[in-house]
Amino acid sequence: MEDKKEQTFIAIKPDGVQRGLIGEIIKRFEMKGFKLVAMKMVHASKEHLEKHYEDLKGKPFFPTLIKYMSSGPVVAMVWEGEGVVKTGRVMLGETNPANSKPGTIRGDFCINVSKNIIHGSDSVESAKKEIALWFKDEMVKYDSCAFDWLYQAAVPIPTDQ
Ligand code: IDP
Ligand code: MG
Repeated sequence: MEDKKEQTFIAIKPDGVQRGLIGEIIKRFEMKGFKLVAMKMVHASKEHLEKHYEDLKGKPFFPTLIKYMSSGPVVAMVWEGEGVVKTGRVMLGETNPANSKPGTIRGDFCINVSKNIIHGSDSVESAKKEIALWFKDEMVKYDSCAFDWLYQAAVPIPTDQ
């Protein structure tokens, strides 16, 4: 069975914040039906970002990436819902905005791979690691009133029609 409590780490990068796209990005995840369970604005240190991107340490663009990500505040969030890691990546688009379809966040709002406005975890495993790195005891527990309307048949389907 699918995990309705699956979580992903989403971050609006410094260019997304500066370009006034916070509301638009949050709106897309909200309207899809995913549940926001943590959010904060943070100007992350280089050391923190080096940990976040440790898998990319050997890449030629690594120093530029760390400089970009530490150039201003980001909006860090945790979103929850069935298949949120994979669906979140689909909603983001490809790493390179030039390859991202219209209708995706990167496809609609940015042009260049070095300024691609948003981060999203690429697997359930990396989501767990990233959430632990960015949020300590800051996760909020609450029930969403939309849960049954998203996941269950709220009204039984009549059999006599
Ligand atoms: P992802 O963000 O789609 O998961 P990754 O390959 O994990 O893509 O790369 C992390 C980030 O590094 C990208 O979102 C982008 O900001 C930056 N990046 C990736 N490839 C390049 C590149 O070729 N030039 C400059 N920046 C890059
Ligand atoms: Mg990645």
